[in-house]
Amino acid sequence: MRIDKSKIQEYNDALLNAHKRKFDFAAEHIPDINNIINQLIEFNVAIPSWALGTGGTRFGRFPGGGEPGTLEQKMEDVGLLHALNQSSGAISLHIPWDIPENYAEIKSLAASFDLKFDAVNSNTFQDQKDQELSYKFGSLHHTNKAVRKQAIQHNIEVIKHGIELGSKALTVWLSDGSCFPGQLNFRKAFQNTLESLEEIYAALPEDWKVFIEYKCSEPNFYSMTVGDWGQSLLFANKLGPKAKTLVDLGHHLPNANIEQIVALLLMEGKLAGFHFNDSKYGDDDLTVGAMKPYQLFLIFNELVEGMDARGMNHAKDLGWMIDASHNVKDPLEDLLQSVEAIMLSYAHALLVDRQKLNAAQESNDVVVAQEVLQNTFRTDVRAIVAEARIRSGGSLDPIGFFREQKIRAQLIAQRGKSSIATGL
Ligand code: PSV
Ligand code: MN
Repeated sequence: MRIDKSKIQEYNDALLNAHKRKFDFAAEHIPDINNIINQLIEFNVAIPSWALGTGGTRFGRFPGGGEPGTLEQKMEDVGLLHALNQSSGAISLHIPWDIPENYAEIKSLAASFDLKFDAVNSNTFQDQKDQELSYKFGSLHHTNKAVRKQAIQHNIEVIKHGIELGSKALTVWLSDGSCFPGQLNFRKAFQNTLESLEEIYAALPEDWKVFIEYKCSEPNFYSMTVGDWGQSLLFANKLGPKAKTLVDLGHHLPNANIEQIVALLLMEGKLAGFHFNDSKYGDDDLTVGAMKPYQLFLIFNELVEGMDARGMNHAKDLGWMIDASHNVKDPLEDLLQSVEAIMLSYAHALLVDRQKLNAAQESNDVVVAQEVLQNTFRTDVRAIVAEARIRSGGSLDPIGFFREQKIRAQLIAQRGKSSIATGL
């Protein structure tokens, strides 16, 4: 389904006066407010094609109906999100969950929703029907060269799909690891992985990158072959300038200082980008900002500081994506909440008084340094983010609009109650 722009306008009109009062108050003491709003308008977060259906756990799955059953319908859903928030203008495909069959048609459908194709993702963590060799004991690190070859070939296939769609990066996440001590020779596993990645790297087009995503545990619970940012960075450094480290917020050991990791990766020119989510216990894949919004702000604070120090373009020079699952919420509403949380953190980071913070850091004034950050974090920037949204044609209140228009009910009417989205 497509959203009628005049409906958004109508909905906004009714809320405009109240919004204007809030915005004027929020913007009053921000001299370069238009500049900040333009940066917010530029900033987009990609939506993964596997996050549009209901998630689940190994204990069960409770779909809410109207799930997109095809790639076309998934793109329709991302188009819907983008129409509402004007900040979700890209989709990231996971192969083989979403194999584009007719590139020209898929591309023109994407263009009709104003969507781009973000990084493409390979999948060597599951065995597919008719697959010759199993990934039970890993893929790129496997002891058997034939399994490694098969996994390399798959990654090269994924690059080929991405080239056709106009993607510029391949994200490799490996479930490779071991469940028990003694199962694996760590050094050999690393070297096999490196050799495999070298072959994939060699297949990258000139203007492409490969993002190496790390994860501390799951599905392997004793060791992961790309288990942390150190291991990912080792691979990325050995591979060359097109290889970078991808940070998925849920892939760290508890209490890891992710903002420091981000600052150092940026300093080294090795940060690929993000998979955003939130968590309390592990890789819980919860709504971004649901648990630790202050941490998210601290991460964005390092991002803005570090990207500015390197003269990088906030919107374009890193990969921004959500990677979350929605077990009990409507996936589209949950994604709207996640994008909003990201935009709020980005807005906060743009508002940090850098001069004051630098001066406080240089003079070891710990109290003022904390004041600068916390005062910014405690400032209500919701009206500023909403203003950016309406200036670019989005809805003042995306979730309110989604509910008022009964969009889920319309999707159920079109697709049925039991349509199933591919993915985990
Ligand atoms: C693995 O947990 C991961 O974060 C990777 O990005 C995968 O591609 C994705 O989740 C699969 O759901
Ligand atoms: Mn991820």
